[in-house]
Amino acid sequence: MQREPQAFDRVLSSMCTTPHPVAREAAERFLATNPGDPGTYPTISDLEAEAIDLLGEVAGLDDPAGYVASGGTEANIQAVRIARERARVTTATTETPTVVMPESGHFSFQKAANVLGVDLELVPTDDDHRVDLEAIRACVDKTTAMVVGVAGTTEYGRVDPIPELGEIAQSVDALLHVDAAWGGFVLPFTDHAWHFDHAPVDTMAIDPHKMGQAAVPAGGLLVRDETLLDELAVNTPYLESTSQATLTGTRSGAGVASAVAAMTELWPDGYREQYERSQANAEWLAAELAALGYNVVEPELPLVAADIPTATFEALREAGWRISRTGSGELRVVCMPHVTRTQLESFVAALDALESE
Ligand code: 0PR
Repeated sequence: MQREPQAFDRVLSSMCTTPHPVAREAAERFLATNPGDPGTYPTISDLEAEAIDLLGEVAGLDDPAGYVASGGTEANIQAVRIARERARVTTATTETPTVVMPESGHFSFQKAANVLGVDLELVPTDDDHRVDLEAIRACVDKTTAMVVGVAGTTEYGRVDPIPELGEIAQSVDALLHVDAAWGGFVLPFTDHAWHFDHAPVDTMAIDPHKMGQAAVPAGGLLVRDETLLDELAVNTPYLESTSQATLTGTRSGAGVASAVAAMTELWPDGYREQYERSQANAEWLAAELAALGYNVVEPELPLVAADIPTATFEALREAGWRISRTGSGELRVVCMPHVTRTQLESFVAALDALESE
């Protein structure tokens, strides 16, 4: 029997979503192409250059460089790798390079630190889940290769003060990396200062396969200056192209083509409308949960966290709702494009019914 994928009608925990129809169609057409070999697959290689130009527009970068990665994890690992390589040359110290990051940073940086042999220093966040700048200042020194700011945190959808983090990074000659893997396609429609034009950002993760409505796998690594990619390049003797900066070798042309299709179709108006719909849903859900008497973390971006009893959480999972919890145990609902008001209404009704049992 043919197996079917998870239906999206009860998925409230994912940062992935149903791809836009044009993204799905483009992914299918380019399934058998490999942007890792531009000499053989020139069309997908051209499309990747287009993807980077479009990502640059979204992220306020005039002359962008970068590539379409497998996701935020790869983009973050590669950003740390750039910083480590650069620190080898620029810092006079032989001590292990460090990456300074808020504790709200994604666990992919743990992988990066492990693979790359750098020390990850976690800095506390404040009462509103944003990084504590004083703690960052106290943490950086001459061994700091990179400071990380998160623009749309995985657990609470918070945006760190990116311009201030940039100043601190510059004060110790470290790179500033912004993880906008999830937030990058909603932040352009908010007042947050998060991108290359707002702050001295060196590198950024921004994923078309999350809020960008592209098919998986389509992550984005953007760098302010093309020379930063040189830190990653290895020679590729038997390919027609001479070097490769990506972490993976063979890559999915499907992800690249779908990212271009989605961004061409949706940037900026389609993404703005989606942001407005998702944000309105998040605010509606937050108000409903507050009315039911739960403590709610205000949704600054389309992501709601609320303290609900563990037994209720588990009963909702039993009933088929795909929901997740923050590190401190709060319910977490991500208002992705596939999440509709009707779906949230039945979720709240299910929660209410359980609580009044
Ligand atoms: N940076 C941030 C801020 C993220 O939220 C994530 C993923 C990443 C980086 C890593 O991105 P990739 O997973 O593309 O490598 N955050 C989600 C999480 O860990 C990922 C996720 C996606 C989880 C879909 C579940 C799911 O169904 O929770």
